[in-house]
Amino acid sequence: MQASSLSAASSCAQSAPVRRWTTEAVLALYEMPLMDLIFRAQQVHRENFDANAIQRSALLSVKTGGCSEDCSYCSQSARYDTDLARERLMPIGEVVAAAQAAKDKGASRFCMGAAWRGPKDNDLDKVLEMVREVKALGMQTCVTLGMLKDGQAEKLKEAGLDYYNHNLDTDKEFYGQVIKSHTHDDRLDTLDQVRDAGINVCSGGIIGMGESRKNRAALIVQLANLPVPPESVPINNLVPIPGTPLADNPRLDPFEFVRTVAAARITMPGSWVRLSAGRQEMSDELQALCFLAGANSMFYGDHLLTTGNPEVDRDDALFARLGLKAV
Ligand code: SAM
Ligand code: DTB
Ligand code: SF4
Repeated sequence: MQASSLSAASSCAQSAPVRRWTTEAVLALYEMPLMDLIFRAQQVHRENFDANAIQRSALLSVKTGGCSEDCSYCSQSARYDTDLARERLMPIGEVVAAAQAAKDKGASRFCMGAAWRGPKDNDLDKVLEMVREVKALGMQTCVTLGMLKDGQAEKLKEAGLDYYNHNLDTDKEFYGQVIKSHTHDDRLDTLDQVRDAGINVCSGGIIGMGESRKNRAALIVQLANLPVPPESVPINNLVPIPGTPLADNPRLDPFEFVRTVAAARITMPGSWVRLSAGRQEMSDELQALCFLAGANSMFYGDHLLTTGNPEVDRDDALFARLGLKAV
């Protein structure tokens, strides 16, 4: 997994060389003694970032539930009985008020999520207005709306969108076992459209869905080997949702989560690695280990989309205890 296991190729989008990772090389990272792995991740982190600065995004579900898609982990799929009330697209005034409140508490980016396979054009128009108004508050903007059709990414760019979140979620080989209504290639198509429109890419995955360590390593490789790696890489720990097929999945060893963060940091040195879903169940000590392994971004606010996140007061206390600063 040292430099010798990488081959350089030139990139069209950026003049810096593209690092081509193999699953074997990333598996070798996972198999390092944990202290050595964290030390290496921390070295890479310090070469590229301020190790005490954490980016904070607030999240809001602007369209909840009733999604046509069959994603076995998701509370919002209409295919499972998850006890979630289906809601219409939120009125713009409520969205802007939530963004202002998030800004006042110290979030730098506002991410709006919709439970869609992809946006219809008339829904997209309403989201464009949300992007414009949130941007006008002086916040960075992010949306996650599912798969995009031709021309939609360009409209989002024109409205001032900074980031589009669209996760690869899991290894291409494992994808069909958890997501049955669209493909890994569909996800890649949307990522291409976002990249081509000049919007920053936010793409990561979920771990703890029953995938193997090799699957986890392969997901990291698929993200790192994109023509340009995502600027933001959310690593989600599965939040088990009653009523979904993954509700009773065995919990993953938390150190495996830390190893995944470290692998993301080492393979994507210039990316913001986000400690994402699953933080509510993590101790402060485990979160500190994730920061040491190279995580430098988080969701900040009392809720994710349909599930909870640590309370702002608890996060503020954690930042104070660890001497972290928000960016
Ligand atoms: N419908 C859009 C899509 O699928 O891209 C946007 C919303 S979707 C809820 C956004 C992401 O949330 C998913 O790609 C997945 O990574 C994450 N997610 C959803 N349910 C989760 C769960 N139970 N645990 C962890 N992450 C989850
Ligand atoms: C991401 O990678 N994680 C966020 C955000 N992008 C959209 C979503 C997490 C959802 C967790 C389950 C829920 O709250 O419904
Ligand atoms: Fe729909 Fe996204 Fe949930 Fe899949 S992950 S069911 S596409 S909201």
